Amino acid sequence: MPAAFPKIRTIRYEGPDSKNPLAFKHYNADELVEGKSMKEHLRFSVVYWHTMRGRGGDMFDGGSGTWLRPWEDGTNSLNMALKRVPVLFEFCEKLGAPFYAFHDRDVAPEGKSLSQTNKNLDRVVKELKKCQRDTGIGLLWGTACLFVHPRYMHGAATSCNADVFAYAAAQVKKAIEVTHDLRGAGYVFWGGREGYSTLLNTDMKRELDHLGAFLHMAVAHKKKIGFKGQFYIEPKPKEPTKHQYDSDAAACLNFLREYDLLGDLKLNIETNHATLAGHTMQHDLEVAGAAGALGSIDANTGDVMLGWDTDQFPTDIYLTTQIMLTLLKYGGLTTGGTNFDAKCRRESFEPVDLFHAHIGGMDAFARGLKIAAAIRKDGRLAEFVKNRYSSWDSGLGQQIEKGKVGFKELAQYTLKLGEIKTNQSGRQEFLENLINEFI
Ligand code: XUL
Ligand code: CO
Repeated sequence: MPAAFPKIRTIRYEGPDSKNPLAFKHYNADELVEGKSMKEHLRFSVVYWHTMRGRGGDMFDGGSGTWLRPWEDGTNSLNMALKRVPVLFEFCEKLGAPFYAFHDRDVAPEGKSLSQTNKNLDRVVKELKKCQRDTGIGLLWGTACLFVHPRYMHGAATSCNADVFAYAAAQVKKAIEVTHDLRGAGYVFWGGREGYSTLLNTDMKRELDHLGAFLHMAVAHKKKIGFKGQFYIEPKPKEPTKHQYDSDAAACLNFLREYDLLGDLKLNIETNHATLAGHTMQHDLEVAGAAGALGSIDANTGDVMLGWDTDQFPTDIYLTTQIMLTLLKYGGLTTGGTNFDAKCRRESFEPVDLFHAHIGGMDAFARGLKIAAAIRKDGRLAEFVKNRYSSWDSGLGQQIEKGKVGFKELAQYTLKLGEIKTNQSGRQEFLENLINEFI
């Protein structure tokens, strides 16, 4: 099989002074940061859906695809699916990305029946397995596409039609099994149509109960087959539906808690989904981290001028610094990774653009990691926050935190104290300047 990217050699680290667009300026895989290599910290992953299956259609009506992909033969055949596998691995190898991620239908086409579809998937999985073995590249997570086929128009686990629920269950069962077979580090649930377009036709309580039951069945199956990978749920508030039940990190956590699933799923947080929900990425990461549920990240960015999910490659150092500060604070990525759920612009249609995009994202994260580590080493930011809360470390604050006092004692204390004299400045501007010292 001829190389898909014959003119591109393995991307190397050349340092910040390099002017080579096909070299890393900051991502140096083996360089240690806080005692761990960048490769281990960042666990980069390439997505099959955008990178291998995207066509460069536009946001308006899908448009005609613009992307040149010389290895494609224009079909969605099994034969083409098999030819595409080594292209993905050549790309990951040249880039130095240790992981990839896929939906079942990205890698293999649907057949005329579910059993034919499963056979197609098995055939491609065999090829994926062989390439994983040959290259050492691993599967970060697998997932099932429960949103493109018309059968899922009303949702999958939350469909009004019980037969659709059953079909989705059969599909997810198989997707978990192949993820297990490929030694995937995780499995993601993204509720692509688990929501509603109008409440007029929706029994929300019943749909949520069904989604809870579906995830319990998935957890049971995971245990049955001995899959040890981490399950994640990926928040997104809207698009394709008007409202999705997994709308943001807090909503996901509340859902998991209500349906007793908190011990079984962590969160996979995506930047552009957090911003669609009206939050920053760092906010959603903090919400997940505080609940002990920060699992993995889908790395991308939106466009401040546009209100939809543009899935652009992240290049903003301020953003990656914030992400890395929170990830490091909660102990870093373990089973999860930095998964580039991002796509080139429609006008960036050449294969080399895929390299520019991923190199830029990896460098932006490497810089974010180094800057966050420097801020942590410097210690002034953490010390400021610690001091800001110092009234809780002893005396009355400590007693409140320990649950030793109630309203009666607090009222007595306050009547004796009189007015409070000790409020301190929040120093937002000082802290913003401090961060900029490192960028
Ligand atoms: C869609 C999205 C998905 C999930 C996997 O916005 O992010 O691709 O990451 O289903
Ligand atoms: Co995503």
